[in-house]
Amino acid sequence: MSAKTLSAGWTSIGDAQLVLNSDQQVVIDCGDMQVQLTPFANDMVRVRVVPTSQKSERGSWAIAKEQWDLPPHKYSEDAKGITIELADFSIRVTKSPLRIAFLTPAGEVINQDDPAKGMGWDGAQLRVWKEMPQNELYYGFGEKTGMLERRGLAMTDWNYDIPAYTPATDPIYQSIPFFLGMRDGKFYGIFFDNTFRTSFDMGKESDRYYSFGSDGGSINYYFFYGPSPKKVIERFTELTGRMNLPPKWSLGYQQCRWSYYPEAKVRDIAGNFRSRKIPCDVIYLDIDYMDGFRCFTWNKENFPNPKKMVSDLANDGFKFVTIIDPGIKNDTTYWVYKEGAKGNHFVRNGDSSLFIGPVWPGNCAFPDFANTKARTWWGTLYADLVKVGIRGFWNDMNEPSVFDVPTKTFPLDAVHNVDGEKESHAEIHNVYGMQMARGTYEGLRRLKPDERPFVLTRAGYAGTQRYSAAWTGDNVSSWEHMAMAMPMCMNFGLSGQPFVGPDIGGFIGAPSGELYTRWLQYGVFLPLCRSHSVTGSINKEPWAFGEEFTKINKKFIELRYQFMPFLYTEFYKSSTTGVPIMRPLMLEFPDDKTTYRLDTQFMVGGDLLVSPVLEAGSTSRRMYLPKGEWYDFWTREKISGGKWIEAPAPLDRLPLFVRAGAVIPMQQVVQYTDQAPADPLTFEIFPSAEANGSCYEDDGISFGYKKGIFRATAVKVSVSREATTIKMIAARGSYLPSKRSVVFALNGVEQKPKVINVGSEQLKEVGSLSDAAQGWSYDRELHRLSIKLPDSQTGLDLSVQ
Ligand code: MIG
Repeated sequence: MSAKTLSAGWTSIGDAQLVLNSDQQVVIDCGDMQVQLTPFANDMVRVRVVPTSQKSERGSWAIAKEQWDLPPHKYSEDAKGITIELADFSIRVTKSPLRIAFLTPAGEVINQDDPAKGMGWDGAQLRVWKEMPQNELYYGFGEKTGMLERRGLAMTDWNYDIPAYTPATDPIYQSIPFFLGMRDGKFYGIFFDNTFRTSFDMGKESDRYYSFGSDGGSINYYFFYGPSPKKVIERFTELTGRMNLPPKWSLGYQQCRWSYYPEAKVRDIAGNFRSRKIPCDVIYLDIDYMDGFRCFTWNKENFPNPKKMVSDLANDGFKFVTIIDPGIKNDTTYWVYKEGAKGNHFVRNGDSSLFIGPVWPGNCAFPDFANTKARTWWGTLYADLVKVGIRGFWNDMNEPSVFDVPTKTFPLDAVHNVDGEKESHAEIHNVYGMQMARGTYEGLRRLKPDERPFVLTRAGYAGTQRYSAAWTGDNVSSWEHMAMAMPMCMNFGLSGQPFVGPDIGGFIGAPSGELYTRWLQYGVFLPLCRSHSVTGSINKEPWAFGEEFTKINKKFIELRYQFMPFLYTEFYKSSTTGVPIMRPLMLEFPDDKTTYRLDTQFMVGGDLLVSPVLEAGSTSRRMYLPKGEWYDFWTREKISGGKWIEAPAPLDRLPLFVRAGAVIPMQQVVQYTDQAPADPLTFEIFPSAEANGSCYEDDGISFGYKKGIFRATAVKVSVSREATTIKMIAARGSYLPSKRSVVFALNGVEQKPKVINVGSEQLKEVGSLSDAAQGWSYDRELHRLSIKLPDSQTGLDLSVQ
């Protein structure tokens, strides 16, 4: 019957024949297939369809949380169907033909199977068709080129090394089969946890339905109901895991190039940063630091004494990150190859011979990262680099990428040994990079148990944020790519991976000074702030484009460091909620339709709005200010939103706005994150009737914060006609920053105040705050009142009249 509505070769799921309800789940037999509905939480249910004959189930690579306190559900059945009620939504299953619908408690459809198509199979292929309402929009899908909103597009998930991708290229390096659906500001999410080649057709084939499916495995998806988008992301990342708080230095400015060598060149780059006083924390070593591209070796000619180089530059605040690829040179005299072969850690062909493929070092064998023993072995290989003082690791080429074959990867029938079970590369391909990053991360945890690892990966799958940050691969030095990096990173963030960024300035090609500056100008507000460039290209360091640009580039890198307390606080929050650091405006303003397709601006956290300049020769930027009151960061002028404005944007200005009601912690310029503690720690207050904000601090490197060794400082401000009160609440956590001052900078103060009290003590006006231990001063031009005091763990109470 319903099979007829699917195209040739496809078999539709049959009717429900037998239903079994238990505390854990509802199991519906449909002949050959069995549908299992498992509510994991009040707003999340798993839908899995397996052959009735299938006994065992594959574990999931994505899932971080296996044990859930399953919520109680109310079950009822009638002749037509089954209803499962949860606190937040209900599931209605129609028996003939079997169709699944998700409903609000009021009975409105949130999402439902396409009535004609439902779910079906064709050989190993499987697919789910969903009704597509006219006004529904789609976001997420991991790392995708093109626009933020994805309606009308078809996408494939198959990790793929594709340099100089374009807005039309699909797929690229990462696969995160998760998306958000939205109607009238109400959100749901679907995570299709299937590691085979998957595809999503979000209305390209028909404007009546959308669909997702795969070349293998089983139908296995999680449905999340919001209605708030943040709630969906929180639940999705509770399931698939959240970013671990990275070392603070990895939030600093990072300089990369293919490649900085020999040692003298590296020292020259480092020296340039320091002598020009352009802040920088990280220098990368790309493939040329190695001996013939053999991983875990050094080219002794170019780097005769890496330990000395690294420690000399460490004294100057630099941290090194080195690249490590998966390809291990097929060279029986090379220790890594020998160990790998001896331990049987490499991927094999279908006929069980060793799989060998060419990459940078020539013919290579490839570790089987899907195997626990191989992953553990892989982790030990980093010991020497860690001893040399290398602080972070960059896992590239892990789609996996192979030269000289049309598919650019392993044969689909290559064999992975998943701890005793043989699985084809077709099934493992999309998690290979993730498992490489995992091996790296877990290895570093064992090598340095007290230090947070920093890993950067190119390939990944859902959940990779547990192990690694990500960058968007080989982009191009063009205005188009500069603009596209925004939606790419935002969709990445919506898909659970918050620690992302593009190669600032563009990897391939030669940016003009203007393009580089405009890119860096907003790049300093991206979670990962790294400039990188292809081999043979022009120089792309911040000073490479002439004095006019150098000055501006320096100013904006300094601005990132001034915002460091705020950025670090946002990273901390993201590590606890999964909500991304870099956000599309619709995440903050889901009721404002103008934000739904807006991908030329973004928020950092909930309060900072960044509007990059995206065209050559611009001196202003037309941009949208959502409803509410805003402050221009530069002039401190208050502006009402809910409208488009033309923001001034000469070359040295990035349109930057702060939501009224925010308190943003900031600090002085330093040349690298751990050069000096924030002193003073400045709370920039942008009041409406109230203002609230917080600052999270810890030692920036250890796991002590998990035992309470952090300091969380909340500031609450309330404004009335008589007085403005500022409360710094007693600090939470046991971390004690060194002795320092705090400054409360109250913006939007129209007149010089008369009296400022701290507790019952009156504070004096001073000429210059920087020379005084305490006091206040008023800036008439910026309408900004600054109050300086010694810091206090127990809190402070101020009133301004
Ligand atoms: O085949 O290591 O995306 O960032 O500089 C190219 C050399 C290999 C690709 C990475 C790029 C890196 C480059 N790599």
